[in-house]
Amino acid sequence: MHSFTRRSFLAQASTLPLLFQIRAGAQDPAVFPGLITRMAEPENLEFPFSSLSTAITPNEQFFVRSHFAVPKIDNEKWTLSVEGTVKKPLTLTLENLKKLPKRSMKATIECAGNDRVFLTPTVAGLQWGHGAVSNAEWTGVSLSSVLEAAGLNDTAVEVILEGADKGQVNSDPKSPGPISFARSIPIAKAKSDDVILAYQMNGVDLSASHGAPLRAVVGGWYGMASVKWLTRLNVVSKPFGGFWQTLEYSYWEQLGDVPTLAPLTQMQVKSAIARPGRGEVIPAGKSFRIFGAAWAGESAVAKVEVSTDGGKTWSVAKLLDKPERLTWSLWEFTWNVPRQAGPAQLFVRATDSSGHTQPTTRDPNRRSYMINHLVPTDVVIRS
Ligand SMILES: Nc1nc2c(c(=O)[nH]1)N[C@H]1C(S)=C(S)[C@@H](COP(=O)(O)O)O[C@H]1N2
Ligand SMILES: [Mo]
Repeated sequence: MHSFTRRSFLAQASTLPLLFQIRAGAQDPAVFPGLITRMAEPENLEFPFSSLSTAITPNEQFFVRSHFAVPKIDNEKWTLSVEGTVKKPLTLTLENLKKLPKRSMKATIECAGNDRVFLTPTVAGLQWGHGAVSNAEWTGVSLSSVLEAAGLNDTAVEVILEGADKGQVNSDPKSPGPISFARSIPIAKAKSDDVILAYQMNGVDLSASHGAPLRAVVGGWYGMASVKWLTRLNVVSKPFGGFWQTLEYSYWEQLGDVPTLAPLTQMQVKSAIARPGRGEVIPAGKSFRIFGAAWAGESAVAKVEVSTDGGKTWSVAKLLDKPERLTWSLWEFTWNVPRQAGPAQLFVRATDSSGHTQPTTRDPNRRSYMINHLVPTDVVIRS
């Protein structure tokens, strides 16, 4: 465990009363229990959310979501091509990219299927719990500076971010041969400061699982937009109809009274409880630190509330990090646990700075994605 992580963990812990420090000690990231395997090949690994302890997720704890095998890339031979409706197509090496202005950005990446296991009835797809989400500081170059170097034509509407990984889609309709993982973003988002092409994650070069040598990080959007193993930026003059934004990673939106399938974009306001975990036994008549994270995509978190009585009453939780766009904040709430033994149901809900609060019920038009309705954490109080 590198010292950076430990220091920020201790800084947080030292503001808490001694009793909680002892409890927090049990959550020391040094005893991280390892990622949960949701699929071995391709690699799909979940962060065990109950081990959350620092706002920055250490690299080895960051969840992994991959549709295909990790592509074999030789960094020396790797290039990024910038093409399509641009004035000057480019072929950039890693060295070329590193000469452009370097910047860092903290951003939470949440898979659109995070918390899918809580949907009833069960839906197809990886059965993620709370941990298909993590937070890192990404370093690289702004997508906008690369686009500026190529010069966009006036007809440009989107940029397709394309990865080096590919495979055959066998579900109906079958793909016409192997296709690359690719996803487009509109020009306005592409030009904003929210998107970086990252070669580092938390101060070290990207690992193969997280997209080495270069990945996009589309801050505030669900994870599918943050294309790993980036090899091509294809600027197009009409909206892209790729597999991962039409058949997958889309939801039913109402166009007046006409339902239309729209690509998933921004992460919805959300919060989750790390501790206690589901089924955790809590000592009666004492205080207990309820703890977790909250995020709001392109918005900032404005408020986090906790209920310890199944959603009847709510109390404001304390934010441990100053809320910012794109990156999550940890929060805590001290629960004065009743003396009475028995079951208890906890909830957390967040509200963003534009006034959106997490919904209490699931909207089926979201298909198997964008899961931000309230889910209970059932615990047991024992004397
Ligand atoms: N090239 C490529 N990029 C990809 C994917 C992929 O399968 N291939 N998966 C996407 C999805 S669905 C998510 S949630 C994020 C996960 O990023 P991570 O594995 O670094 O956590 O990567 C995105 N970028
Ligand atoms: Mo995802």
